[in-house]
This record gives sequence, C-alpha cells and structure tokens, in this order.
Amino acid sequence: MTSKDNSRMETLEEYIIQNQNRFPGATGELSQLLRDIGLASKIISREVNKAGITNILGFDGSTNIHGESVKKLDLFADQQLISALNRSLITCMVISEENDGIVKLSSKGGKYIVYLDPLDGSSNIDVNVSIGSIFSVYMREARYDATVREQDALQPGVRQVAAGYVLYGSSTILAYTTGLGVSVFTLDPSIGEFILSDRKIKIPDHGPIYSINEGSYNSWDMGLKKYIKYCQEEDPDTNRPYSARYIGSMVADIHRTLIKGGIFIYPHSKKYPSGKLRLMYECNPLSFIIEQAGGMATDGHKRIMELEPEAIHQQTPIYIGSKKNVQKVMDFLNEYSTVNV
Ligand code: AHM
Ligand code: MG
Repeated sequence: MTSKDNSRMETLEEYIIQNQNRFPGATGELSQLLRDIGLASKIISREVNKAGITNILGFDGSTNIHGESVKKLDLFADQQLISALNRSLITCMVISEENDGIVKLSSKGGKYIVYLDPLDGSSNIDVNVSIGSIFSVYMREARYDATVREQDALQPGVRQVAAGYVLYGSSTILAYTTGLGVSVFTLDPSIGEFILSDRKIKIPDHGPIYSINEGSYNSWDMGLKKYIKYCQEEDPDTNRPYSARYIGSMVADIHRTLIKGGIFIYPHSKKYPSGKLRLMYECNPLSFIIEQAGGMATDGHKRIMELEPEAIHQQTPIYIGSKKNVQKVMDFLNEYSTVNV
C-alpha cells in the first residue's frame, strides 16, 4: 500500500474494535487480549530486528523443558508476552514453550487461558532467518473457581476461541482468527502500527510445494516415502514435480503455505517417535488458522484439532496445508499403513 492510500488504512486496533462492535453482548475482553498480543509482538519485532547489533544474540546458558538451549531472545519474547497478558487481568494462566509448568497470572478469576510459543524457530535467529510467535486462546471452564489448574488447559483444539501467529520476516506479519476467517496485518515500522493487509485470506485448494526436513527420509513410514516420491515425479497435469521448500521455522513455512498453497509435514521418526512439534502451542493454533483459510491439518490419520490432549507440552506428527495435498498424503499413508519401513 502506498502513502496515497493512507485514508483507507485500517489498523489492528480499529479492526479489532469494529469486529467487537458487531457482537452487541461482547465484553471486549478477547479484543483486549488480542491488542495485548499485538503490542507485545511490536516490542519483540523491534528487538528481533536489532538482534544483530545488540548484545542480545546468543544463548543464555540454560535449557528449556525439551532440553534445548534457550536463546536470550526466547526469554525476552516470553517475558513480553506474559507481562502484556498479565497487565490486562483477563487471562488466568499461560502455558509457554519456555516454562515447564503452567504460569499463573495475577488474575485468578480471569476467563482466558493462553498457550504461547514465544519465539518459534529460534535456532534460526543467529543466521537472520525468519522466526515467529504463536498463540492459542481457550476459555477457562471453571471460571469462578479461584484455583487455577493445569487440567483446565487440557482442551482439544476445536475449543480454541482465537489463535494466531506473528512472523518476523522481511516484514512483520500478524495473522489471527477468532473462527470467522483469517485476517492478516503487516507492521508499518514508520508508524508502529499493524495495518490490515488481508481481511479473509484463503489458501489455494492445491499447491505445487512440499515442505519437510528430508534429512530424516530413512526413518519415515513407507507411505510418506512413497508420497514424497510422488511429489518428485513428472506429471504436467498435476504440476509435478513439486518444488521443495523448507525454512525450518514452522511459522514461516506455514505462512508460505497459506499464501502459495502446498503442504508442510513434520512426521514421526526414529528421533521423534511422537513427532517433534507441540500440539498445544504449535500445531493446534496453526491448524485453526489453516482450517479457517479453507485448508486441512491432520496427524496423518485424525484431525489435529480433535486430538484429546493429555499433557500441556505433548508432541504430534502434523500434515498441514492445502486440502488436496493433505488428502493425497493421507491416501498414501493409509495405503501403505501395514508395510514396514
Ligand atoms: P523450536 O520451537 O525449538 O524453535 O522448534 C520448532 C521448530 C519449528 O519451527 C520447525 O518447523 C522445526 O522446529 C524444525 O525442526 P527440524 O530442524 O528438525 O527440521
Ligand atoms: Mg516452537
């Protein structure tokens, strides 16, 4: 959008308030929560952009609950998001990739529970590759009970009331859904505002791109091996061979998939028998976004958002993207389900 179009610019704040006004009984609390996340992500974006010129790059020396080294920016992002959510007193607890247990916030009566991956793809920070933040929001079921329990957070993805991501790439993009389609905003750094860039984005039904870490090929199931070979075969009618694209930052890979179509896969393997990616703060929120844009997300057999969670940090395989691509890989997985690798 050029400066000539300024009169038509709609900021994230305006957009959230207008949407809230469409629901006469709305309390405005979810709107506030989304604005809190918007504000925190602007601060994170600023730090990510100057990471190379400040002392913030590098490890802080500790490891998170998955045994991975924690980078300073991960902690910074975690703190910014949690303190933004704490200030508005509508969230009772946060579950974050960077914290082992639940994080109880000041408002014990707050009606929302928020899952966060504060800085996903953080191994890419040092090499200037895109990274992102992911969030997923649930209503607390026992909301007048003052005791905040981990059990309240174990809800299937179909119960999310909002979810979204922020991608810190060549520009900073925020995409979110409350179940009425996916809206996308681009941060204009000159005015410090997220500007609406797409009101109801749709993912193509089919896309000629596959995205997977092929280094683990030898430990995949036969059905997946056959599907990837299918992607590489020549067939002009179905746009094959597909292109391979893998950034290694899930938010960036999913954002490309949303725009261009195709499929992103993180399967189970010998190294990750249950998959690597986390159901509650990576797979569910990104599945909600992709489904709301008209796509599909499964664990190879079942819809991701219908999986019953047993633990806040549990992992799952994921096959996510354009409907036709996801259906195709599931056909391969079913056909070869009894064949050993
Ligand atoms: P992280 O949460 O520790 O950053 O790990 C998650 C990331 C995803 O963004 C990405 O899709 C995946 O790990 C890449 O894993 P791999 O390097 O095994 O391909
Ligand atoms: Mg992550």
